Amino acid sequence: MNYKEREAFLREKHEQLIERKNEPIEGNGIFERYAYPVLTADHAPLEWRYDFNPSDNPYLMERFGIHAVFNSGAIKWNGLYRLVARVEGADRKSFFALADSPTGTDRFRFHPRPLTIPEYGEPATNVYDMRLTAHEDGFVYGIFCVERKDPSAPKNDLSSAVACAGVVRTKDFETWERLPDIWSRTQQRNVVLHPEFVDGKYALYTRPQDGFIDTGNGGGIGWALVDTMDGAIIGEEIIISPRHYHTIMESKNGEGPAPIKTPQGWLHLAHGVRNCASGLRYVLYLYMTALDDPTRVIAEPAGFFLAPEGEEYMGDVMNVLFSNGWIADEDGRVLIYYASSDTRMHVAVSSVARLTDYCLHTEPDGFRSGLTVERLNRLIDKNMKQL
Ligand code: M1P
Repeated sequence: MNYKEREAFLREKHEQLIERKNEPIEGNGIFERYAYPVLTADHAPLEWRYDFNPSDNPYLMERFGIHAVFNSGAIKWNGLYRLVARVEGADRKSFFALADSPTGTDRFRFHPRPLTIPEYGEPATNVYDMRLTAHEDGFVYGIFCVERKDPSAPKNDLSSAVACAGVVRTKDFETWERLPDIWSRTQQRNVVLHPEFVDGKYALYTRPQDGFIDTGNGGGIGWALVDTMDGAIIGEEIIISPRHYHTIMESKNGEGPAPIKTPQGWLHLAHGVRNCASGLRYVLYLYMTALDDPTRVIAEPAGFFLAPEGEEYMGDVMNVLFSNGWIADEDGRVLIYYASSDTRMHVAVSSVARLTDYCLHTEPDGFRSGLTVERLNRLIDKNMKQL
């Protein structure tokens, strides 16, 4: 192909990908997965990847590698479904970029430029996994992970890092105000802002961890009240969704997107991690907390809600589903945006009615095989009576 033919080919293929119609796949009654990923590295604008000046780039080769698009925050904004995607370049650095869709299940198109987020303190080596919260104070907050090299690591250790939570806020998605990173005694990832004030304070879901990867003594998903988001200090933390031996969240867990307020309670999506011979396995689970006390768990079905399937197992970091974005639509639908294997974004659709039914009518974990068999027999007995 000559230059012009190749440019036309690239543009046509890109447009076909973005305009591709997505279809739901009949599932387990709790949600429907959609057939195609909604956002991938190939969705990145061609202007991010190629230099279209024929004299500077006569072979029309990629000049900037986009490696993956995953872990995206989500919000409905001016009638559009908006993702704040984690885009990872070939250089392993992540950055954020907005992508909008008129349907929420297909036709996601990136804005022409990535977000330029002001730095705070020592510039971060890497930023990722933004959770969006439309707070009752009138701002949309984005809380994300800020990673810097561990200054106390020995000279030959080029892996140790320190993670904390960075904060930005906006009212229009054009101007982003960077607030101080959240101060915490421990490292933090997966920090999420609750959408309402609690006892006149901002409330944060936290994930205290001893090290960058290991949560160590960090017992699970925590909760902390802070006076302000402009210099938030995490003081006392209580654990509201603890880790348990021999469960899907034995190694660690973390809050997903901000919870959805439903008539029956706050609906939460989170990830649970366990270790196995092939490495860490990340799955998604749901739980609910009381409206009058968001720290009190009122339902937590046993096991996972969504786990890797088919091509979702494969990617840069295998066997991982991760979610930090969902949208509760005006019509009651819930669009659950999840990433597979740190590589691409998918959507599954359910509703507030179905997800709360799942939480409130699926039995909790008994933590041993004997009780799992009892739980199964109760269901079989019930079905026998139907015959
Ligand atoms: O690689 C899987 C995930 O690992 C981390 O998750 P956690 O904070 O629970 O350890 C994050 O780096 C996340 O981005 C990534 O998807």
